[in-house]
Amino acid sequence: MMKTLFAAATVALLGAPAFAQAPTQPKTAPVTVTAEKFTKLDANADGSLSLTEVQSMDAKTTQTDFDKYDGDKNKSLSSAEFGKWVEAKMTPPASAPG
Ligand SMILES: [Ca+2]
Ligand SMILES: [Ca+2]
Repeated sequence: MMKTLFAAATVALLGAPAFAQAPTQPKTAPVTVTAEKFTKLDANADGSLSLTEVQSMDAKTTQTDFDKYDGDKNKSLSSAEFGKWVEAKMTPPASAPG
């Protein structure tokens, strides 16, 4: 009786690793979407976005807005700076009027 139970337990243990090796896929990060957008907006393909290029996405963008995200003040947004921009635009304001 006990021998049978032991055998069954051994089989269960040997079978376990097959289930433990299921690969875990990381969730797709929104970073990819940002990179695609960046490339599309970069009209002159110089690897950075000017105010005019950003305005082609969001016409309401002002120089002041732009400067806020232009961390190194080189009058253009790098992909990292643009990433922050997109993050801010995609996050709804805490207190939306209306
Ligand atoms: Ca550009
Ligand atoms: Ca910059």
